[in-house]
Amino acid sequence: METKTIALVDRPAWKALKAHADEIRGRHMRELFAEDASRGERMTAEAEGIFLDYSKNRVTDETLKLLVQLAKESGLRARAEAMFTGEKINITENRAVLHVALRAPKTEKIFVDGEDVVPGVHEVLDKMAAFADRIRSGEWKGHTGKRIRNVVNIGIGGSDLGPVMAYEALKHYSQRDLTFRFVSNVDGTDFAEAVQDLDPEETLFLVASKTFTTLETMTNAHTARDWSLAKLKDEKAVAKHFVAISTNAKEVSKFGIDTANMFGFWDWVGGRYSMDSAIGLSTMIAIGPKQFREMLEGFHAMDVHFRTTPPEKNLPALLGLLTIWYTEFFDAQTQAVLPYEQYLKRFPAYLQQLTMESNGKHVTLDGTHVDYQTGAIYWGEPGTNGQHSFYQLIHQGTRLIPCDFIGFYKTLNPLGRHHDMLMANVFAQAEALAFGKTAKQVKAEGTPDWLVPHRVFEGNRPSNTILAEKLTPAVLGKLIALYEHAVFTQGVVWNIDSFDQWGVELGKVLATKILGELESKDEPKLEHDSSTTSLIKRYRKNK
Ligand code: G6Q
Repeated sequence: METKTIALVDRPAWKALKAHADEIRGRHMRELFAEDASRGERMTAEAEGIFLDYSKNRVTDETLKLLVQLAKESGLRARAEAMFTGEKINITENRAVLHVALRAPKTEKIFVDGEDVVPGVHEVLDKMAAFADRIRSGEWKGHTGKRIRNVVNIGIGGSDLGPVMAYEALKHYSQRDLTFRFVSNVDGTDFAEAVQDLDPEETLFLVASKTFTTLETMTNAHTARDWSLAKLKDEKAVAKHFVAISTNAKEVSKFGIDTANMFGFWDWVGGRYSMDSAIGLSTMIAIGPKQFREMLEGFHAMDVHFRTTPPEKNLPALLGLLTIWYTEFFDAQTQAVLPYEQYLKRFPAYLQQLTMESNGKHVTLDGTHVDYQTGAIYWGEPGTNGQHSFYQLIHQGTRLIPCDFIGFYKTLNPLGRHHDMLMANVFAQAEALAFGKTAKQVKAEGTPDWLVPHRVFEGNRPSNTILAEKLTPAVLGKLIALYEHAVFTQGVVWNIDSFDQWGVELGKVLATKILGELESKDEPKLEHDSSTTSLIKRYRKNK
């Protein structure tokens, strides 16, 4: 049944879920597990080496059935096909959404406006590979003949968060005699600190900007140019020390970068979905073309799984639907992502953009204001650090915070008992959240009566446990695609455009006017509200 035009709250599955949620709210996971000894084995799914245990959720088989029905009534399958086949599903920008083409094998054909985009993708990948090899081998020399030792990526948002996250995640596989830095903030401190111990003769800047007009990135790129030329003293040096990653050849030339040193991508790649495009050049230089391609294969494997697997066994669909369940029917505001893997320390920050920029929308595709919640707030920190800070609120606070625990069977750095200890914490946390500790148990431990309520853990706090063998480039690709498609699933059910970002566009223009007012020599005529006006005046007086 294709009912995607029916408003979400009028879909039969939605109504059924609403009534069903009233029953489930009164049930404890202790009972659900007690009633079904096989629950922990049954409520799992595995694909492409990624294992998902979703049994510690406040769901029954009926819940799952209804969520799957909701996905179907929302037209998930058809919408996914529309994405994979290059339809312009980003309707407010009239663009196709084809990050999946960035990792499509050469043999695939994907058409946008009658043109197969796959050959172009591989052409850019080959050009990136040739360049990355020249940097890695030392063949590419700086202006004064020294080899490049430092690579600085300048970009922001989608042109920064993915590259930083991937570099940190795959550091184990990186060429260690190269130093990588990432500059994003327009705060001069970011640039100053990133280059303070670097030698311009050995430093290559990757200016990563889809539009090549973003204020922060262009400001940092010009500062980098000045910093380089202050030592290299020759405009020609720019050709050896700057490359551009962009869709905007005109602006790239204007900046003074030869378009021969430009790596392109396309308007059908959204910023937050671009880390596997040329925007990932820093990643490719760090880990080499072969491992970069392994990462792409990982992405692709998860793409195929998402595209072809029915929702009940589909990892991204399940993750997406569970977040909808808690967001809509349990008033959950946030979703914690807790990787027990130090290399994934920037993964939550990356996911924040992916999820919140995609699904932080207040109108449906036809412009009607939604009458339900959208976009959960994603956040997190790597374990075990979070346990010693904010987990307290997850265990005993008054809010429901569904958690995704991510762990690996094997560590990349085997050191004594560390890994078993780390993983013991994953399992213990998820167990404690689900089952808690009753007053009876606390009393039996000899706790005085007055202290008992403070030491009770209600439990019934949901989590997913996601496991994989070890963090490789391919597994990273799979994990990212897992969340990309979970976000897609949510967007389809909520019937919103997950691929535009008007809020970000607003930010891009707002500051420009005030900047003129902060810098003008003459007293500017201020036409803001009284708060903004007096803040500007105060700043002008004290700067
Ligand atoms: C991502 C957003 C945004 C964007 C940055 C950088 O989806 O659109 O985060 O990536 O604003 O934009 P440029 O790459 O054009 O500099």
